Amino acid sequence: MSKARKEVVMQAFRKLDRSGDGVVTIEDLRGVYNAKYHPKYQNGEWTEEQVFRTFLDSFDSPYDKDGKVTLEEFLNYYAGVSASIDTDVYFIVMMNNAWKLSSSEARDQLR
Ligand SMILES: [Ca+2]
Repeated sequence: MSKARKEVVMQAFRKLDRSGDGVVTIEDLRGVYNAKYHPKYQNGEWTEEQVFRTFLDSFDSPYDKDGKVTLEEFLNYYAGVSASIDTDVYFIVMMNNAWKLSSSEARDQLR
């Protein structure tokens, strides 16, 4: 990934890692991510924990699904996404929309 792409991925990671310890866990997600809107939570199939865990699993390394996502795993996940996106601008807009990063952060990335 280009430097600009890595920067925006790192911003999203810092936003998710509320405890600031460099690992995203279920605890970090509480208050950032509302599990109650998930359809499987709404129909009673999953608990809140399961919604969070499934969300974390999507970023976790396939070889080490422990419910803890490191910056390296997060970057690896987005390296995969990034490969299918041609321009930095589009990637950055996509990340800003997905993670609701502030517009001033977004502008810094496009400079
Ligand atoms: Ca954390």
